[in-house]
Amino acid sequence: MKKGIAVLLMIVMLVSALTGCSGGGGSDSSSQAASQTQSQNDASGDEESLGVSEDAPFVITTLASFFEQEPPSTTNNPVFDFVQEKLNVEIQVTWTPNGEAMTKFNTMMAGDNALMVMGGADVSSSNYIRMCQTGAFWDITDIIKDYPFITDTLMSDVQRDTSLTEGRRYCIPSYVPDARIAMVYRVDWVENLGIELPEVMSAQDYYDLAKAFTEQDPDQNGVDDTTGFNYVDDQDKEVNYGFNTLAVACGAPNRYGVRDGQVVAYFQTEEYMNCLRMMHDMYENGYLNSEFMTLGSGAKYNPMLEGRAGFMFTTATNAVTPGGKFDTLLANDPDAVIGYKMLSLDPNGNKVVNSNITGVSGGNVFPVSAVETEEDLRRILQFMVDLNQGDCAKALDIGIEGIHYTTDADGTINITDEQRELRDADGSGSIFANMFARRLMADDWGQPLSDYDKIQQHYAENAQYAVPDISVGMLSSENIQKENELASLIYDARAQFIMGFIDEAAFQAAVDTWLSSGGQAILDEIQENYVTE
Ligand SMILES: [Ca+2]
Repeated sequence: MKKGIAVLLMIVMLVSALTGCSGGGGSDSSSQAASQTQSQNDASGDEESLGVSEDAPFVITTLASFFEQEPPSTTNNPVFDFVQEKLNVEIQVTWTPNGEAMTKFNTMMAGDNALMVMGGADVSSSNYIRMCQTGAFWDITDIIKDYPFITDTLMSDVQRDTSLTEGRRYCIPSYVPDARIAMVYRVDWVENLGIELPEVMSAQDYYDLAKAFTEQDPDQNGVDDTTGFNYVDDQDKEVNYGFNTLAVACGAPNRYGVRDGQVVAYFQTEEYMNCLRMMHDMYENGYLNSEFMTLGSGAKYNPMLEGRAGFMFTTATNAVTPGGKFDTLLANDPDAVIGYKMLSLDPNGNKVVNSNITGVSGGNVFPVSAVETEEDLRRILQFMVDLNQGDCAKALDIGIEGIHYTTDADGTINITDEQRELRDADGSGSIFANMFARRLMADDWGQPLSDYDKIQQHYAENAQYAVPDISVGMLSSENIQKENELASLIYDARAQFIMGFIDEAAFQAAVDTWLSSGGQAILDEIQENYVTE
């Protein structure tokens, strides 16, 4: 707590110290900014124009990605306009679909077309590491210390460390919550069976639920046609959600952990074997779906969407209805109710949640070819701070008063359906979703919280219980490659064990092969880089 207060004081002091250059103070600078936008536009492209007055908007060029069919509009976008005027900046965006962001990033960097703030950095790629080593980006390790708000509020605990390259910071990682995997389940089935689910689920609780959902006709149609656990094993990707959640509930590490001071892979631990035995038991009894090996990413929700299965482990926000992943189920079965539980209880009585962070998922870097001076770099960093505080934070969270919401005399924020739709339609809600460093969730401005907002709050509350994969950020790209090559040794053995094709001795033999084929070198590298407090 003390540390939190100290940090807050530092932020307050920093903000007051920098108010002068942030341009965030009052309507004077705003109106000046508006009147000078034209002259700045005329001068843009003339890199020699050094005589720009302090009040001219500061131009920030950026590569940003979008998630929808089309990028958000930058014209007649009230939030985009508000932020630029308020902070006296002119933001020039180059858009890329989210799935192509890393490719676009590399193409633009290679083609000498860098922008001042580049999104889509893939910090674990050898290409990115080489760019860092050759000085393509600003090394902000020391400068960022003057902006604690960025490191404390705009980054997760896990990503703060894992986004470094060779111990130096070039990247401000996109905020991905440390904890977001939940058991998403049929609440109506639980009610049909009169089950009282604990708030925090032990491995045994998951097992008992899978059993009940299989054996007790939870859909009450008199037919034996349900499976409790919709397990998905698409070769170590979704496993990270389902198997690892159960493994962590059994007390195992999340992929890698420390036992007696030694870094181990989780499949070397007794807790992992307990989980594997439980999975085999569930398979034998039909408590988990037999087709788990062939449920590809497109089909993984089908057993639940078709009303055949009772729970699965997936991102908690998928449980939002309507709008999440289960709308088809509700269309087929209007009585279906979807809920979620995020926390598990391990054998030592600790609340845990499997963190599915396997690396840094994009982020902002600042190419030296586009950001010419430290002063400009600092203006960009200060802009990121200002964007996430005060009136700008409010605009990003709920839009513009009178357009997207109204405020009652008692401070209550009212948002009509039309206003909510307008905020989507005019791009105000999504314009800054993935452009610059952001807070994880909206602040409380007195607005009504959507179901999605409430789940985001749970992400933040439960981050303290996240069990991270300690190898994240600890492996060289060569060993990451090696790890991928060796992965099939373990996931084949795991699947075969679950299905009863091999015994424990054969599983141990696969582990030994993994160790001798390069796995031990992976453990050694994590051991070397893993710094304990
Ligand atoms: Ca049934």
